[in-house]
Amino acid sequence: MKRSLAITLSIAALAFAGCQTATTPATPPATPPVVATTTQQISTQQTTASQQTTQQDPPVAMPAELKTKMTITAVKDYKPYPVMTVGLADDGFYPSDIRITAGTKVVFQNIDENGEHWPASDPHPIHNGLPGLDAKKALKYNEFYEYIFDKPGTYPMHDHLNPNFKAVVTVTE
Ligand SMILES: [Cu+2]
Repeated sequence: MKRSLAITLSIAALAFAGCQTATTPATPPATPPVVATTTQQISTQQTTASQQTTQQDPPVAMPAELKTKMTITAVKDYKPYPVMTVGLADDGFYPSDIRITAGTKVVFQNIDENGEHWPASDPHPIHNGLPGLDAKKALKYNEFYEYIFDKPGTYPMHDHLNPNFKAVVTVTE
């Protein structure tokens, strides 16, 4: 769970970075001065190193350059995922026949003012049909639980507090 949370967070960070790049094309001027500063630091360090005639690694500059290249590659490869919202009401899931493509994030939101709901994978009560698909707690009104369905397949699920409330998520390529 911790790992998937970390992945989700990094995806969100990339999405944010992607949005910045897309919406504010005028900002790149902020980057070159930083690069220039880094280059100056490198040449300063190299000069110092050669004057000292000792073998020293440039420990500060190298990771920074690598980091920049990795970030650019990740942003270029990033594809935004579609999002679908599913309501948890006092009589079940809306919709209960959920059809999505792989990579879609589904937001399960409690739309029931008078009750709590808990979306989870079948089978009840162990929830291991699709490991990870489990809110792990009761959701109050307006609270939500998100899950990204990565792999094609058919995933039956239910409301853990009302196991007769059922839904099926069908994920295609
Ligand atoms: Cu259950």
